[in-house]
Amino acid sequence: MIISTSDFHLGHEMCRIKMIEDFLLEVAYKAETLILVGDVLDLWVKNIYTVLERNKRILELLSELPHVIWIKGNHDCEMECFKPLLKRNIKIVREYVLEMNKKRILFTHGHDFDRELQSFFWLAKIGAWIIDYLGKFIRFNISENIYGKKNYQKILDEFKIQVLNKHGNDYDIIVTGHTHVAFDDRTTNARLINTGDWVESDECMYVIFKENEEPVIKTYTK
Ligand SMILES: [Mn+2]
Repeated sequence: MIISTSDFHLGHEMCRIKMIEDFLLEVAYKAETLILVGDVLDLWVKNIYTVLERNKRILELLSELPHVIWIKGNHDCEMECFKPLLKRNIKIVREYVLEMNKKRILFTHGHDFDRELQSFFWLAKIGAWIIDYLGKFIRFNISENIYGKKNYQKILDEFKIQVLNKHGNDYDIIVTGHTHVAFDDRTTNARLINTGDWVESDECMYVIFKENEEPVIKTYTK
């Protein structure tokens, strides 16, 4: 069994640390491979030493799993210095391809398909610092509050089009992170899966891949 989720954002004030710890202990430990689809750390808002210090337990739990594929997200930037500290069970990659049940499955974080981020990079960075600061006091849905629900839906649709343009003909299933909004879109030529995040979403989700079964998306609740 393979389990995949994304966007822990360890280090962010709004990161659900306890939920992630429990998820790793209760669910992820059963997987032969755990695939983290990017933004495991949030190095936009905190430096690597603060992130490591605050999340020792989670990083320990990850190092105890049999096999972890860590796909680099845009918030995992500058984590190369942290690579030597990782146990050998953890592999850091840009993208990952899995063949299962005669299907080709691509795992990629997805920031390359985010046009807003490409156009307003510094604004996004400054915004992230402000949101992280506010996150000390309140938890809120970042994307919907910044863009409005309708506009964010347009951005999501555009994101999906970009993903399909690049990879739609080469893969049967494409798993991304980055949007912080979960979706399971089967209307297109490739099935698009996204499990949202462990920061701003009300529900934390993951996807299970098993031999001879369709992938299933699950919600983790306490
Ligand atoms: Mn993210």
